[in-house]
Parts: sequence; C-alpha cells; structure tokens
Amino acid sequence: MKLYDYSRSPNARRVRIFLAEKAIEVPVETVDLAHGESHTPSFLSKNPLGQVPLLEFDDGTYLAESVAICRYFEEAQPSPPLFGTTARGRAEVEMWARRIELSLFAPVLVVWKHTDPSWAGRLPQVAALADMERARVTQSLAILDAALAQREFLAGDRFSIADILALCTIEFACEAANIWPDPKLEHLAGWHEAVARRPSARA
Ligand SMILES: N[C@@H](CCC(=O)N[C@@H](CS)C(=O)NCC(=O)O)C(=O)O
Repeated sequence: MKLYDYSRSPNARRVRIFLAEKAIEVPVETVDLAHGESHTPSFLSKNPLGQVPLLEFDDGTYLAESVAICRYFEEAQPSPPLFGTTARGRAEVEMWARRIELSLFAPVLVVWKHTDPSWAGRLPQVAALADMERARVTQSLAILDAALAQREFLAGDRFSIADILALCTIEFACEAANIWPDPKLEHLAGWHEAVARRPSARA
C-alpha cells in the first residue's frame, strides 16, 4: 500500500491526520503539485483527476478522494472511531462533514483562486466573487462557533473526521486565502487551540 501525498495540500493533510489519530503507518510518495507532477500521463493513469491524496493498494488498484480514503481506514481499523459510533452520532458527523465541504472549504477555494497571484495566469480573477465567497466563509465560521458553544467537538463529545476537515480548512484559509477567523468567535478559537494541540495536527 502507498499514499500519494503533497505536504501543502489541505486534502492530503486530512488523510495524514486521520492516519495519525489511528496510529496507522502507510508508506508515502510525494507528488510535487507545484511542478505539475499530478498531471503527468503516469499519474493520470492512476487518478484521472490528477489529484492527491491517492491510495494505492497492493493489487495495483487505487482509491481517491480524501474522505473515501479515511472511510476505508475506518472500516479496516475501527478504533478509535472517527466517523461516529451510534446511528445519530454517525449522522451528525456526516452532517458536519458536508457542511464543512460545501459551506466552508468550497468558498475558501474560490477566495484562494480569485485572490492568490499563483492563479492569476490560470483564470480570470474576479474580486467581487472573492468578496462574496469571503462573506460565506465568515458566515460559516460563525455557525461553527455557535455549534462549538454547545459541545466540545463539532459532532458531539468525541473528536471526529468533521473536526479534521474543519481544522485543515481553517488553517488552509489562513495560510492560502488570508482569511483569519474573527478572534471574537471564542468557542471556535478554543476548539482550534485544542485540536491544533493534538499530536496528529502536526501531520
Ligand atoms: N475532493 C478531493 C480533492 C483533491 C484535491 O483537490 N487535491 C488537490 C490538492 S489539495 C490537488 O491534488 N490538486 C492538483 C490539481 O488539481 O491539479 C479530495 O477530497 O481528495
């Protein structure tokens, strides 16, 4: 088994943190996204989307999509559980994971692509679109803060993949899109401090 990875990829980091939480070690091969290595014919034959993370199995087959890769490891090694433990708990994790993907990560990506100089030659950057999506990010962060006023972790009293997705997204938003959570969101700040202190967050 092998994990195709790139250190600066927020999606690949999700898998690295997930594996660290479960203390699973998988050999890693770095794909240098900055130099287009995910778009070589060789890599595209593994993942036609040209993206990491990508998991290679020993039989020569592949699994893409960060959450699907995490799901595979959850089933292969259920402990500690990171996708919830009860019918309601699993559904809560799914709800928050969807919200992070669609209402936080997606707009962060738009802001990044429409403001970062590295994208300038690749698409027509639209400042108004970036502003609109930045407002969506602000709204989503406030929703997370309100949720975290009620509980220790996003989906309840247990750390889950929803927290991993939120952590990777928020730190990517700061580093890549220059969006910093308002310090007045004190529940979000407290949660961030706690999850960033977990050893897995260094992954
Ligand atoms: N939905 C995919 C997204 C994967 C993705 O967008 N990966 C980025 C790095 S964060 C990538 O490989 N980009 C290279 C490219 O698209 O050329 C997942 O969750 O794994």
